[in-house]
Amino acid sequence: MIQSMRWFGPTDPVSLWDIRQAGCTGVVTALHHISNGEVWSKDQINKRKAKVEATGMAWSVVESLPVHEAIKTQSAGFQKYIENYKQSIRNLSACGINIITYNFMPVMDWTRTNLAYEMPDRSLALLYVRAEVVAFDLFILKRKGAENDYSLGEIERATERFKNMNDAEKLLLKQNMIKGLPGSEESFTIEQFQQALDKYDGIDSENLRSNLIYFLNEIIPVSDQCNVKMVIHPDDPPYPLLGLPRVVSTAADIEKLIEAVPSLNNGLCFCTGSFGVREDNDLSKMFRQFRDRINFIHLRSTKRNEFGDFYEANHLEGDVDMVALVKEIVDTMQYRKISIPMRPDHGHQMLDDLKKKTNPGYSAIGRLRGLAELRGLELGILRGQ
Ligand code: DNO
Repeated sequence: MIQSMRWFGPTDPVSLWDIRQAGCTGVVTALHHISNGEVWSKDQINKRKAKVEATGMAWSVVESLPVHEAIKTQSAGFQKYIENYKQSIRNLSACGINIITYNFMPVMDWTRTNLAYEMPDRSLALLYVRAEVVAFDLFILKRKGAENDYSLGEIERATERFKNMNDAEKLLLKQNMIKGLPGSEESFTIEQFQQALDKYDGIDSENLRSNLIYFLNEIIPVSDQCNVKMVIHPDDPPYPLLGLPRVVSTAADIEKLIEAVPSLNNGLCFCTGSFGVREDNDLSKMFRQFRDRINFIHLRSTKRNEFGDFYEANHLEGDVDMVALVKEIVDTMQYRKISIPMRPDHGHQMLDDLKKKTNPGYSAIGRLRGLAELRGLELGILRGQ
C-alpha cells in the first residue's frame, strides 16, 4: 500500500515533516480554504503540490473535493456547481493528481458525540452514543416529527441520558453535532442547521440516490476523459441520521451506483471504520466484490454495542478483522499489479499529544501508532507468502 496520511494544509498542527517521519510517501490533502462549490484553480493546486513535494512526498489523493449541498438536493444553481466540479477534476488531472475522494452525505459529514472518550490506557478515543444523538434530535434540535424515527426503547434511553447530562455536557453535545469535525466543509448554528435539514424535506433515500446517480452521470465521463479515479467515501455512521437519508452505507448501495454508471473510474474509498459499524457489512467480502474499483483505503476499527454505540478502537483491535482485510488487500494489489494508497484513519490522542490542541482523530502519535502497526501487518503478510 502507498502509506499516506491526511494533512489539513498549512494550519494543521501536524506538519508535513511529521508525516514524512511517520514513514509516509504519500500525502492526502485538500484545498480547504476554497469555499465549497468554487473551482480549484491550477495555480492553487500547484502551490499545494509544491509544498508537499518539497518534503519529498507526493500528493497521492485528494480528500475531499466537496460536493455542494445544492447538488445533493438538486436545488438552485446545482448545474453550475456540477460544471465547477468538472472543471476542478480537469484542473487536478492537468496537475498530475488523479485520485479524488468525495462523499454524498446530506448536511453533515462524519459524526461523533464525544471527542475525548477515555480508554483504559488513558488515551482518548472518538465515541458515538446513539442515545445522545437521539437526545440531541428530540430535546436540543426539537426536530418536528423526530419521535417517529425512533423506537420507544430508544426514546427512553435518550430521555434518561439527557436527564443525567449537565449544562456543559449538553452544550458540548450540541457543538459536536453541529460544528463539523475536521474535514467537514460545513459548520452551523442551531438555526442554520435546522434550515439545512429543511432543504431535505421531501427528499427520501430514492431521491437522494437518483441525485447522486445524476451527478455521477455528469462527472464520470469527465473523469474518464482525463484519467481520474473518483472514489466515494461511505456514510459515517452508515445509516440515516436525524431524518436525513444516506445512500452509501452497504454493498447493495454500492452495487446500485455501479449498475447505473459502470466505469471503473466510478470507484470507492474503502473506509473500514465507516462500513465496519454495521454488523451486516462483511468487509472482506465487500472488498473482494469491489476490488477493481477500490482506489483509496482508510484503515480503522470500531467497537460497537447492541444500542448502536461505537468507539474507535486501536487499529488492530475492535470489530474489524484487520488481518483478514489486509490479506484481502494484498491479494487485490497483486492481482491488479498496483499499490493502492492507504491512510491510517484517525487514531487515539495519546502521549505528548494529550497536552496539545489537536484535530479530533487526526493527532500525530495515534495515527503514527496505527500506521506502524498496519505497515508491520502488511509486511508480515507479504513475507509469509
Ligand atoms: C473523516 C473522514 C471524512 C471524509 C469525507 C470524504 O475522518 O474520513 O471526513 O474525509 O467524508 O469526503
